[in-house]
Amino acid sequence: MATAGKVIKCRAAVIWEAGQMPSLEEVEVAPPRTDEIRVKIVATGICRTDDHVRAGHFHDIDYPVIVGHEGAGIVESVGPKVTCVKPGDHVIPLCIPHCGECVSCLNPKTNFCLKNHFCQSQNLMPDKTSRFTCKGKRVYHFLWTSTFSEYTVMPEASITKIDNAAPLEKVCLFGCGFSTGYGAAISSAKVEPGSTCAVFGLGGVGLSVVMGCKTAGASRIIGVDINKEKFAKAKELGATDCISPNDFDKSIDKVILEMTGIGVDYSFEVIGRIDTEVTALASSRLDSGTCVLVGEPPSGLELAFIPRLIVMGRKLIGSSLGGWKLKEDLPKLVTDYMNKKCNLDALISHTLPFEKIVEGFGLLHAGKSIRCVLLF
Ligand code: CND
Ligand code: ZN
Ligand code: ZN
Repeated sequence: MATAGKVIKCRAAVIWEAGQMPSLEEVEVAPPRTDEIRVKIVATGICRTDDHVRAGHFHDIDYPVIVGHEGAGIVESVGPKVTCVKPGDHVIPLCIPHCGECVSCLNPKTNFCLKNHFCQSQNLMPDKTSRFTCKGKRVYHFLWTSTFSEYTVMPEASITKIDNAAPLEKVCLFGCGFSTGYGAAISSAKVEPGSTCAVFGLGGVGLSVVMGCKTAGASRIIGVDINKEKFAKAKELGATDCISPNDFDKSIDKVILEMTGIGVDYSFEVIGRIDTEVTALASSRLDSGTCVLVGEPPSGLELAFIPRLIVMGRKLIGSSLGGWKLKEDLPKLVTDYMNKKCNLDALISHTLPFEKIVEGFGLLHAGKSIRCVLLF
């Protein structure tokens, strides 16, 4: 491509300070270094995690920052050592990299590559520099994805190649929302046919958990949300019951206990609050239930519960990006989607031009959107 090796000027949404809305800017994006890839993002979804960063809920983030971690695009250029993709390939940036060599990458039980942005300097590329500048200032990366920029740079480990025929404006949701929720049920919890499930939070990620539970053959899926506007979609995607904590004068775990007699086999917290994490745990079967934490509470909070909640045999587990080994598993999920095996489209409530990103965040704040996809 004519732009290879050159700095590209393009549109991006920069969050200058914690608490501010993203601001549309022209940024400079440096060429990819040795084992890096520069991608032209075509479509990107807004996930609640991007909003947590915007709001300043995570303490390990530096500003100004370009967030966005649910994108799809086309490779523009690659560094000299890159072998996994070439310019023109369609790709999805990965929130968790896959170096393929560390003890975690070699362990089939985990997707938490040790050469990730959590163990290293979170907001910079692996060599501790940034590829973004705006108005003469260094702008930080986020999760090595930063998809709220028309062009972005990521390490080779943080990208996967997908079928060039897949519609990028839809499959961007494999970057987080769909894969995170669907995998929490299918891959992390391993929900079994006939089992009972409860899903706390029916946003883009929670509804994907509902779809995962349904695909796994769950006999009962109880959706829990304070926003009843989410119920219709949840039922369409497989929830058998939907309840709001606001309609009861007792805690929702007691309601679920009464509804099921013993509690659900699998409960999922997909809100990001420690109080609902404890409620989700207490909603699962005392003798054999599994509670999966998916939501991301703000930094600094600690989860507290009485040990008896788990001593009898309940399990408390976590799930990050659905437990998938993203580099290998996402292309397969995209193929499943192309073969109509998963209903990703149902999550897209709004599609807006990238320039309307602030409106997109507003829809999320107002509880109106499931996933708002932004198109460059
Ligand atoms: P979104 O905000 O769309 O959905 C959350 C839902 O929870 C909304 O429908 C709310 O109405 C509902 N809700 C809020 N408070 C309560 C409450 N007290 N009781 C019941 N329902 C409530 O968020 P999302 O679906 O984009 O993301 C959900 C969480 O998952 C969020 O914390 C996000 O940061 C996290 C997440 C985790 C991962 C991972 O890999 N583990 C990846 N991406 C996002
Ligand atoms: Zn690794
Ligand atoms: Zn996310």
